[in-house]
Amino acid sequence: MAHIIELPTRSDSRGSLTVLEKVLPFEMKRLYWIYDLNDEARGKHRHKQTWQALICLQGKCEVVVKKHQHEEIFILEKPNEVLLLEPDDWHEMRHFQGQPILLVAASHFYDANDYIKEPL
Ligand code: T46
Repeated sequence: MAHIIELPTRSDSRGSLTVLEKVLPFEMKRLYWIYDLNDEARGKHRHKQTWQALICLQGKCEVVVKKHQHEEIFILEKPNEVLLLEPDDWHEMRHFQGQPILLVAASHFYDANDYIKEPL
């Protein structure tokens, strides 16, 4: 099931630096980011093969995750937290605040056939 991983961060008088290494259970093949968001929810699908890791670099958003009649809501608002989604974690991103920038690392190249609209 989806879960949040707290990433190691080095903070000093100059600011903070967060590292993403050795924590993802997949080899990253693709990076994309989502921004300029409005009130419309996004996502609302799961994947056949693709694992994903979501980081909200700026702002705040909710991610609803559904699987086997179980639903969990994750709040992403810290740039040192990554939400790991398994392929069959149906997810919806919504309630965007503070001009979010959502960075997504994916295990596979983009393939429209990898998407499934219905939750498992
Ligand atoms: C997901 C959530 C978190 C591409 O051409 N290449 C890509 O790598 C992606 C991700 C999308 N696209 C195209 C497909 C659509 O024509 O970009 C357009 C918008 O994509 P979509 O409507 O799927 O965007 P979201 O925000 O609903 O979903 C995206 C990812 O597609 C999806 O895999 O899990 O973010």
